[in-house]
Amino acid sequence: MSLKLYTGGTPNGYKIPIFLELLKLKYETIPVNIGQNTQKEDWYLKMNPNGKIPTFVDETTDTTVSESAAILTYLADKYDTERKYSYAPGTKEYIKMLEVTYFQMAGLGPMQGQANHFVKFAKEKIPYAMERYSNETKRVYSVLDEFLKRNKEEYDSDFLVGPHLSIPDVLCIGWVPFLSFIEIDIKEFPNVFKWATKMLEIPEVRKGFTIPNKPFAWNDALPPLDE
Ligand SMILES: N[C@@H](CCC(=O)N[C@@H](CS)C(=O)NCC(=O)O)C(=O)O
Repeated sequence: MSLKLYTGGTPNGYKIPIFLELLKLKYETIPVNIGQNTQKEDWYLKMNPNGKIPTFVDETTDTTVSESAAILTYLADKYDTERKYSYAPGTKEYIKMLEVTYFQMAGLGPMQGQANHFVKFAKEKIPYAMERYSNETKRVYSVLDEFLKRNKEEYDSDFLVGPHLSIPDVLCIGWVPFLSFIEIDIKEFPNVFKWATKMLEIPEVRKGFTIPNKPFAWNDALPPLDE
């Protein structure tokens, strides 16, 4: 198959299968076991010098791309020509899409990732770091809540940017079911809770969360993956 996705069952890893499913593309998944550090092996580093999942290869255009937001942008520009799940450059929604995309990539993801590390995975429990990243995670989710509120006011939309689902919704939803893993209650953020529930009722989003395998944690307040 000419589209190849290298990924694993993690918040960043699920973003790409979710988008590929929404775009109804056929692709091959190559599971990468980050527990065994497969992402640091030479063959993988040749594709992605950052040594992290996900990485995407499109053999039809000889393109290898890493960084989840860059992958979704590539997919949108190449395969979402009707702009069903993205917005075209030059529109007001495109700029907003960039704003929330960068917020996810530089704010929400890194803060929640560090919170996961210090609260759950670090061998040494460091109260300052645990508190700092948990508090920052809560703060960025209150910002996400505000993005949703403002977009609802402007477009009467249930999504993050403009009238329909787009790249930032996919980038953010990858992380949301893992909030409970660090004992943060999603219901503290009512707009996020409502939006995430709606996102997780979409069959393609649910399917994406099973590729290459189901998540290591899930928020019980959200629709379960198995019914
Ligand atoms: N900014 C990157 C982050 C990717 C990332 O942090 N991936 C994690 C899994 S969620 C990973 O590969 N961790 C293993 C490692 O750091 O070696 C993206 O959005 O693609």
